[in-house]
Amino acid sequence: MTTQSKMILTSVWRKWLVENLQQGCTQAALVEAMMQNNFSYSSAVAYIAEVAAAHAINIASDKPVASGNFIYEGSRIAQGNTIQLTDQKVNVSLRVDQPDIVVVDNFLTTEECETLIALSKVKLERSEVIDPVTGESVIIHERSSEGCYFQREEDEFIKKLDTRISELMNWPVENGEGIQILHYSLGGEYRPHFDYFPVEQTGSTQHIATGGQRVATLVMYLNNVESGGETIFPEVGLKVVPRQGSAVYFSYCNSLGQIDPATLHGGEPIITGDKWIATKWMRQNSY
Ligand code: PD2
Ligand code: ZN
Repeated sequence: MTTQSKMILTSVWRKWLVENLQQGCTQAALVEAMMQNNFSYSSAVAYIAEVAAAHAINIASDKPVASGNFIYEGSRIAQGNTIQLTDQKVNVSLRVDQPDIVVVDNFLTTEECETLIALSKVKLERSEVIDPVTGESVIIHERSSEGCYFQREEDEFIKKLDTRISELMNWPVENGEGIQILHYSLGGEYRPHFDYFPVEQTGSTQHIATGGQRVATLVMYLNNVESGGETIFPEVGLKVVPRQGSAVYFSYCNSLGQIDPATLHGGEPIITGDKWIATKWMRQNSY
């Protein structure tokens, strides 16, 4: 397991919290830093509250992160147990209302999965994440995978997939980032994180400037993983098992621009085999 929901608040961490709270660090910034060190979202929030109370410090919170503040507006995914898209009939296998998570089967055909893998193999590079302070892309050990991008609608094949994704997600093609492919080898993982750009992090500004905030994600599974590699939602206690052609959707930004921290999610380490996924992120505006 990569998420340690019972991380102990050591004296070093306690001292760090007192100092940062006294300096006026926001709750969101403290939670983010603690989660990068394997605290769960809920334990980080609880420890911050406990330390602040013990030292009579008011928590600076210009952007509240408590899940309770997020207003759920219903899923953008169509109702029903099957969804007929223009060129594909998909089966819904799981729905969670809060946070908004939907798992569908039969979203991509076997041939489409294999084509995406074959096209990606020739252009894979080690995956990067966005540095919270500078906004630059950096390589970190929390994300041990390799990947590549396809430009939106770069050819007829990708255009067909972009259109199908947009139909399922009920969000314009123009608001989508290019499909990203990730390949995880044995032991590869993606530790719990948010897909939205945390507004309190200076590095987010340059990303939000074009297209606005990310609103929803579709992770499509391109192969079967023998063991491990589940997509986990620690705040829900949910693990989605990768199955070739199926996909997990989740949304985290509502029409008010609020973001939902309950969509914290990660990719579990690969125990046997390897894992290929394609990810689509949708933005508030055209991108
Ligand atoms: O590989 C996954 O299951 C996974 C987990 C968390 C992918 C992503 N996030 C992502 O592409 O954002
Ligand atoms: Zn993610």
